[in-house]
Amino acid sequence: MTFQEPKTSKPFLETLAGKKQPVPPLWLMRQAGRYLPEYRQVRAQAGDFKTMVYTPKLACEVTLQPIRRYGFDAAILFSDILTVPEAMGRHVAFEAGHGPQLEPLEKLSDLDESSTENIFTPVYEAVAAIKKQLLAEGFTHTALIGFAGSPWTVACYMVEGSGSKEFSRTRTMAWQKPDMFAELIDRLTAITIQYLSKQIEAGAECVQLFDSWAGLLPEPQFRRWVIEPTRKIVSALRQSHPHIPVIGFPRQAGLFYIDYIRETGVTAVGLDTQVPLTWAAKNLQTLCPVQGNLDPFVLQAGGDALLTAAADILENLGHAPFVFNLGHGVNKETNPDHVAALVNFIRAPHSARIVSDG
Ligand code: 1CP
Repeated sequence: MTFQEPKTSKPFLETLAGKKQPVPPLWLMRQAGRYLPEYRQVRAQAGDFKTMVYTPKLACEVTLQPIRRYGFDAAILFSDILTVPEAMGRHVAFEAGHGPQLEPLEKLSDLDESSTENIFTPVYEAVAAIKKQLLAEGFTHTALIGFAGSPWTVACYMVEGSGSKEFSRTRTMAWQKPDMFAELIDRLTAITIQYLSKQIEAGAECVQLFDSWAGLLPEPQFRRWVIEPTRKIVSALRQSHPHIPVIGFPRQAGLFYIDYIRETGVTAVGLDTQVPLTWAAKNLQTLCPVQGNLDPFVLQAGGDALLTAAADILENLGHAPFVFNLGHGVNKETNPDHVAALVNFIRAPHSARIVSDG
């Protein structure tokens, strides 16, 4: 990189470094997406989702859209967790209305990692372009987040071949063919380390590991397929990039959140919508900064319900290092004005609360 980074402090990164901010930094999972008319316009021009992901200019444009509209404290690379299966030779189709479709993986000899870097190169170029564009547009306080799916969650899509409620094929394979499954997880772990390292080298200032399906596993398997690979990824990144925070999001991990934090060494955790606030403040926020966990459906609903739910989160988690976010991604039916109301409320919590209390 040739451009000089200004030495401004970024509230999001300060928080992850353990310094509570007077107003918590805020970003939303899936903040770039179909709820925004400007996103739908770019998507219509691009023709399909993959073209957006693999065209750095388009990925950069849609990443910046929610930053321009709302001034979030972090921008997240526009991409998808399923670039990794593609980099392992598995074709992924994103069909409108059906979500991602892959050919279910049955044997490891069907993986082909010979073109990994060809697949990833435009993603790294997008990261560099976003970093540059944020500065060009004066967003000097906005941090850039890179991401990947966790090995377990990516394996779920590779083995199942699509999204699913149960991921029964994957969960059966993990019990029935543990050696094969272990090798799949190991290969995913290695490629994820490489992928995130290069996103960091291209300009990502933080990385998040999305483990959307962590909550499906019982104890021994949670340790083997979620905690262990995450621990390896965190420790490899700590070695190569010691100052880059790693946020883990083990969705619906319940009581396992505690061991997940202790044993993986993540810098911070994202809380899903179900994590009770008082429990999180007492048992998790004493271990590391936390991020979350507004229900995307109350954001969709808007009005007083939204402000009351946001106030509750601030009251419980706002006394220690905390990043405001949702407990899962923004729903595509969300009115963009509700997001604006949320941002205003978080940034002026006191006055907004008086209004909402009538
Ligand atoms: O039609 C469209 O425009 C495509 C919808 C879409 C979008 C906007 C998909 C397909 N992926 C994305 C972007 C995306 N995916 C981001 C962008 C950054 C952001 O603004 O947050 C991120 C971080 C992801 C991560 C992702 N993809 C996850 C983990 C988080 C989560 O939601 O649990 C998962 C599970 C996926 C898989 C995926 N990709 C797309 C869909 C619809 C899905 C879910 C499929 C399913 O399980 O049903």
